[in-house]
Amino acid sequence: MKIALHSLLALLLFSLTPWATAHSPSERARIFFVNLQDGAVVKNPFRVQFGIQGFGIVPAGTKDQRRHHGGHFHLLVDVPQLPDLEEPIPRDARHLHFDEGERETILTLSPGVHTLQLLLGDEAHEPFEPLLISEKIRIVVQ
Ligand SMILES: [Cu+2]
Repeated sequence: MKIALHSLLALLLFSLTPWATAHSPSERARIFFVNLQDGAVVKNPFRVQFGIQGFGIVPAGTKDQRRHHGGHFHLLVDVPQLPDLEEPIPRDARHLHFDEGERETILTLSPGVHTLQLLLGDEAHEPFEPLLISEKIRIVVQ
């Protein structure tokens, strides 16, 4: 009985520990927009480039060790309130996933003011802890 309990504990620790540590970006890691600043004025269609420092990019669904050192970008378009950060990031017209590890996209948005924000997610599309999220920028589409 005692051995069984030990095995169970070891299994529990084994399954929890790597998840809690190796998966976490450093506090210095950051993501950002490379070519757009807050207040930028753009014409359709326009390119949005994603930047990352201190952490890597790997495709969604990566199963090997690389998943501990990287994630993939999500672009939040006109999202006033962040989704539940304990859940996978929604996948819809306002929450765009870059599953292949893309570092840029081309957008076409209605004329007017829009907000853009980047959020890095892990192999299961869940945000990291600590959170890797960019500044939210406001752009004007002409
Ligand atoms: Cu995703």
